[in-house]
Order: sequence, then structure tokens, then C-alpha cells
Amino acid sequence: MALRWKGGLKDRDVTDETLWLNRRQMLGGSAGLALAGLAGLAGGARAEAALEPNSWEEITSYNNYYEFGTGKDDPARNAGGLTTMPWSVKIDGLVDRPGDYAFEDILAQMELEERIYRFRCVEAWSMVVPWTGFELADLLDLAGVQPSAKYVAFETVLRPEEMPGTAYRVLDWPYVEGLRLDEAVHPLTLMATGIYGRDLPNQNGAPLRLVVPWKYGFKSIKSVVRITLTDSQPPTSWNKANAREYGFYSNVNPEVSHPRWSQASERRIGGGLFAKREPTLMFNGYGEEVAGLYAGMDLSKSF
Ligand SMILES: Nc1nc2c(c(=O)[nH]1)N[C@H]1C(S)=C(S)[C@@H](COP(=O)(O)O)O[C@H]1N2
Ligand SMILES: [Mo]
Repeated sequence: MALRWKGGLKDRDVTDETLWLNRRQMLGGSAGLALAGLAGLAGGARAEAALEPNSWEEITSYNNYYEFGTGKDDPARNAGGLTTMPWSVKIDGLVDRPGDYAFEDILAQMELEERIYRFRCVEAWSMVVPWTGFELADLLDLAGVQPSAKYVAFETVLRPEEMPGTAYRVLDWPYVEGLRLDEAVHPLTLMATGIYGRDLPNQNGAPLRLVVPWKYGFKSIKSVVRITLTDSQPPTSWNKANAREYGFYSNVNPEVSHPRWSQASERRIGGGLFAKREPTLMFNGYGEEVAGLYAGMDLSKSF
């Protein structure tokens, strides 16, 4: 897969984590500045410089993907049987060009880039992930969003024969999520197809999953097969399961506790047993970019 860097840097076939990290080390000086420029959108150049990505091993062995079981190591163990080729995404609802979009046709029209994002689960653990992907806004442009659309609904594939966890009604399958349209087309909102320049492993949501870095991880729905533009707020899986604990917005907010635990701090995966918890940042550190989306909203109520 050809990996195109924004900011004039081109690189291809980065196939392994060490290579990837070495190359980044080599990119000191002016190239580093160009990278920081690319990262300008991805959380601010200064924050970007400080972000040390988690390892491939950490990112791909500690997962939440309940369709494959509720244990953190269940997805890595059980997701191997998910068929991700061929794959298509149905885009429908309030769009000019509804239809089934083949994954490879989508890829051919998207510009892949790399974004290093903080990732914060509502369970108060976090990682830093070097995603490969494209902006959701660009995908929505393919379908042509109509002026009456206000929300975007997402759906994960449901194949009970390949997804052993769906035998248990932990959630109402298929997994569904949603965003307000302005959140969906925000330049930080990504459709990820890879990690460390390699294709997404199944346990991370192959072949393509949403990444919304300023929201709790459950908003970042995996293995997307349907995207529907609507004029009303779509139902979301965790909100349906427990509306008191999980809201539609679910923006990372250290000041609003989950009813059963504080959200003020987080455990960084890979930090070791005795690592100090890190303070959780408002909007997961992306406030400068996204706070304006919520101007005038009471964030303690509209959680
Ligand atoms: N379809 C689906 N998407 C999902 C989930 C899930 O169980 N099913 N879990 C969510 C949660 S709670 C988190 S924290 C992230 C985890 O992503 P990761 O395993 O790539 O870190 O995926 C989210 N997307
Ligand atoms: Mo999560």
C-alpha cells in the first residue's frame, strides 16, 4: 500500500514498527518540522512532538471488540476468522449518490496519511496510536451529503458465524454509532485503514474503522459496513445499553465522572504496573481544534 504523507514527505511500504520508528528518529531538523506541520491538525505540533506511540504489540493485543468477546485478549485471539475481503460500505440516506462502495474503490480515491492520536477509552486507559487513514469528510464527499443531513450513523458488520461474541447479548448487535455531521466532517475525524503503515489487524477493526480522537473510544466504531446520513440523532450501542452511563456525545472530559469511576486520570497502556496515572485532558487534548463545536452546550449535561 502506498503511503502518502501530507506536507511533501513521501514514503512507501513501511512494513514494520522498528523501521517506522527509526525513520521518524531520522526525521529530525527540517523534515521533522514538515512532519510537525502535518501534525498541526493532528493535535498541535507541540503535543505531537511529545507523543510516544504505543508498540504494535500493545495496540494489537489489548483491545475492545465485544463481537469477539469481552476480554482484552479475546479480539486478538478470536478475530482472525473475520473475512475482510471483499468488503464494501453501504452509504445511504441523505446523499446524492447512495450505493455500495467497494473498499478498494474507496481506497483508490482517498489520500492516505498518517496521524498520531491519543486514544482514551471510557474505562480510563489510554494509548497513543499511529493510524493510517483518510478523512471521513473525503469519503462523505464521494457520496455527496445533502443539505438536509444533520447526523451520520455507522454500523459494524454482523456475522455471527465469524463473531463468537455475538452469541451473547452483551450489546444489541450490530454495533452502531453516530456523530453530528459537523463532528463527522471535522478534519480530525479519520477513517483508519492501518496502524504503523500496515493494514489494520482484524482485532483493531479491519478493514476500516472510525477514529474520533477527542471522544471516548467506544465512539470509534470498527469494521464499518454502513454509513447513513440522517436528519435525526441516531441510536448508539452503549447509549442503548445504559443511557445513564453513556451519552451520545461522549467527549473526553476529566471533569465529568462516569457514574462508577472518575475520569480525571488515565492509565497509559504499557506504562507498567507501578506507573503513575496521567491526568486526562479535556477533549483528550484536542480542545483547541474541537471545543468550538460545542459552544453554548452544557458539557456536564450533554455528555
Ligand atoms: N464494533 C465495535 N466497535 C468498537 C468496539 C466494539 O466492541 N465493537 N469497542 C469500542 C471501544 S469500547 C474501544 S475502547 C475501541 C477500542 O479500539 P482498539 O481495540 O483498536 O484499541 O473500539 C471501539 N469500537
Ligand atoms: Mo472503550
